Amino acid sequence: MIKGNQLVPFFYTFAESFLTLIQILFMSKHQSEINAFLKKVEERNSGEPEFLQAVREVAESIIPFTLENPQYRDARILERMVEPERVVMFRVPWLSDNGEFMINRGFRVQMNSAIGPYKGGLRFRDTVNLGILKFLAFEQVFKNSLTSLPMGGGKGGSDFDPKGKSDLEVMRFCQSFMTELFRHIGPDVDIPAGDIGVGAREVGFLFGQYKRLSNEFSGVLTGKGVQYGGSLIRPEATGYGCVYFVKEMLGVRKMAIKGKKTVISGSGNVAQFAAEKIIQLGGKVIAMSDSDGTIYDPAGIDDRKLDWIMDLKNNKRGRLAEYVKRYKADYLDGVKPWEVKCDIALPCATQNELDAKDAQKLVENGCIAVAEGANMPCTHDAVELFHKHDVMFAPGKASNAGGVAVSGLEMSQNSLRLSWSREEVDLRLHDIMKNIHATCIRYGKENDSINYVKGANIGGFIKVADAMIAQGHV
Ligand code: NDP
Ligand code: 2IT
Repeated sequence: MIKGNQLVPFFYTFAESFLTLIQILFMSKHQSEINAFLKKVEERNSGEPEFLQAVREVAESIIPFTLENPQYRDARILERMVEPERVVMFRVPWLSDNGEFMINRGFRVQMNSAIGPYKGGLRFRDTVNLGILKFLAFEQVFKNSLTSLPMGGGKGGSDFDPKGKSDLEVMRFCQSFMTELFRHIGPDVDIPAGDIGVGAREVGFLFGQYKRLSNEFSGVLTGKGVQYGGSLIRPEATGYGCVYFVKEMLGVRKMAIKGKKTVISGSGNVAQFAAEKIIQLGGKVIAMSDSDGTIYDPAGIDDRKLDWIMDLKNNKRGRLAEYVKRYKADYLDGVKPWEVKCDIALPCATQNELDAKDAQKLVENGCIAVAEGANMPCTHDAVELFHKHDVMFAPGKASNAGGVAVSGLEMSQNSLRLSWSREEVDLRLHDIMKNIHATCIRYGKENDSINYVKGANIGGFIKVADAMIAQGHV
């Protein structure tokens, strides 16, 4: 005969199996809904792998959330968010120094204006196409929302590559590009900024042409020179912000940047200032790269060496390989920095530059944290590996939001017609990054770990989704 207390284990076994069954049913409902959604998006956007990758990564967090919050599902918010509000595509004719007729293609993707005017950078690189700009514009919507500033999302650019062009060629290109773009943007409509291949020089030429065509001096672009409306700390903001985010992430595990070996991909705007902040906080930057290869400097890239890199990249527009002629270091030709043993890895160059193989290497080498300074530099499989091995991982829409956040502060300063001090802007940037980190924890906490991907996606989604519902089916 079975006694009452002997029934207890049976009851628990039964309850556990029942719960597992419910979980499986719920999971499969999630998965089938995600698959059906992605299938439709794929059909409508074939040939745009980066866009589909970005949508998939968001859908995996947002669809389960909308199943629990049906107001978003009923209003078909995610279906609306994957359709840009408007896309402009145009011809950019310009003349080379030797009088050749050159033709490039220009784009602006105006993705979502639910919480503010379209805001996002311009990318000039030969590989630019509509799919890449749609992925960047889609990410921007969530990122801008996370900053808590009133900015919608957009992105633009051209398949023009400033590398190897003279200053005058770049100026003629920028003037031609803006001659068409100017009718689609404005300080309350759409406010572009920099991205790959678009820095202070390009923003200056673009601003000059906009001012000439519109006959007004306005805050239509951000990342401007400080002499004509730019914000202090804007050049530093993305890199600094990324490191502030890492500081918060490590803080959760009672760790600090001090003494940590860091490898950074890229040696452009984001990489340079990420390196500067790591050095300031006592970390050691041992590798940086450009699209040709990696420099490995075991003694550490200090302030003096970093100044040299900044001059090489920003003024001389040279190649990083030249570093080893000047300083004792190894040059790894055609190799990415992920081979180098480190504690912290900051991918700050471009999308999909860190794949599963690279992630495996980082895991084997004992890396503890990866934060994306670039947009979507880690592939889906790489991110899964980081999660599986408990490597802290920050997605770009959270960790690189400092750049656009200070762009938002530049817009505020332009509207107020005054300029804040370095300290004031840096303090605000620091606060914004802390708040984004807190948002990620709020929506991404899972048992005893934090899923920053989920946290950033849901945290960015809610504000935009609520605004879209409030504004009706537009
Ligand atoms: P820059 O043009 O200043 O620098 C880009 C760097 O990345 C360069 O070192 C470049 O090398 C390298 N790079 C570019 N493309 C590739 C590639 N296909 N393979 C390997 N290396 C490559 O750009 P930013 O620093 O402004 O932007 C870097 C990343 O950060 C981008 O993903 C951008 O979207 C993102 N980002 C930028 C923000 C900003 O405020 N600027 C804000 C948020 C995100 P090379 O010199 O050989 O071309
Ligand atoms: O990807 C990005 O967030 C940027 N390139 C910065 C955009 C901006 O408007 O400052």
